[in-house]
Amino acid sequence: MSESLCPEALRLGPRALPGLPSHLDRGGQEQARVACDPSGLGPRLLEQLRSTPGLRVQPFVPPGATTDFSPTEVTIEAPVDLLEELSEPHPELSLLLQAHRALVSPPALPRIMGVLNVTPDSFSDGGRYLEPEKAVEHGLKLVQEGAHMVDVGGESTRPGAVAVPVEEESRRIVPVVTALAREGVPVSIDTRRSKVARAALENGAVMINDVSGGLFDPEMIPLAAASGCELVLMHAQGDPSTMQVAPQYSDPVREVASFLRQRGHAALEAGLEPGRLLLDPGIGFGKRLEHNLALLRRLPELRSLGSPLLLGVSRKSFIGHLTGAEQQDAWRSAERRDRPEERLGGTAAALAACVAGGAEVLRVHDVGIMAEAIQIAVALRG
Ligand code: HH2
Repeated sequence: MSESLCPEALRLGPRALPGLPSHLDRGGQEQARVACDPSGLGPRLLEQLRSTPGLRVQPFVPPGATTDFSPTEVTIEAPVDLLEELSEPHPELSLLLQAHRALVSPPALPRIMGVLNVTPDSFSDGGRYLEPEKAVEHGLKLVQEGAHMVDVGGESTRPGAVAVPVEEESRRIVPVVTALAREGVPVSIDTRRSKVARAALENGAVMINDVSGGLFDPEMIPLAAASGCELVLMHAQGDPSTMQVAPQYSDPVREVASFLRQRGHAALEAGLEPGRLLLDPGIGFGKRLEHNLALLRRLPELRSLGSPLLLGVSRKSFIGHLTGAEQQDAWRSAERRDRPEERLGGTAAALAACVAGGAEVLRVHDVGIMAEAIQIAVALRG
């Protein structure tokens, strides 16, 4: 069991917070700053920490919180050496250290996941690749343009989307997965259903991308664990048909982190190898603009989960909200305003934020141009 997803970590919910650029204090000591649920430490240890010289315990208030926010978490700030020393008698504290180490460890070079929707109704490319030949041609083009893998989906999960029968979803994806896998393309299957995932794996897919975090179909996680494929578990509040009606969070980053930790724990318990797990905060899935922005701004906190982060910002409506519908610039003609495929500049900027925040897989529609944006963001990250 990976330590960051163990049962004690579920209770404590540690999220390391980015601090000084080098995480060194003025005396040159490495500092850790970690938000966590104090009930995971217990009152006696908390009291002891409060009176330990060199260690600070404060209420955790998320950036941008309103004045009526009442903190239930604490931030623990201490030199790493001191936390190491204290971890010997109090192993719970090693989870804080582990969250810190995950935050400061350099992320891998991002992999690009090209989007291929074999659906009539996906929000930005619906109906374009319904014929298998067209879909395969586009999948190969995505790879030529720089995609490391292609994510094939046979059911739209856009807000308000209606579920597709499982047979229809399988019928759409199987010929496309088969042909792409035969060409040597690493294929991911974007589905919430184990039957569809199984059909895809049998025909050469190597990754399952489940936007329900494995909750929609209880067979999904066991299937992934048994097959040895990579598994993406994503956070969504509600399901696609209703998720954008009235999403509510007290702190979206804390809640998304806690969900992903629980789902990741379930996957490891089922036997999935830790190295095959990816986690995704689910931009746009049951989230308002402010929730999406908080997740992107505070992405490093999610790195504490210890698994690579996958982000899907491409062409999403939060970009349109910021640049499109409300934007009345004269140069933007009425029909250019807020069309998903016009959200290129916004997508590139959001991808740069994902890379800076440590994302390791980026799910994009416009692979060629976004590969360039990602290269620049990677170079700037250093
Ligand atoms: N977003 C979409 C679909 N699948 N998977 C992950 N892991 N993360 C995401 O953010 C994500 C996803 C929605 O985009 P798209 O596939 O283009 O649209 P639709 O669901 O309408 O087919």
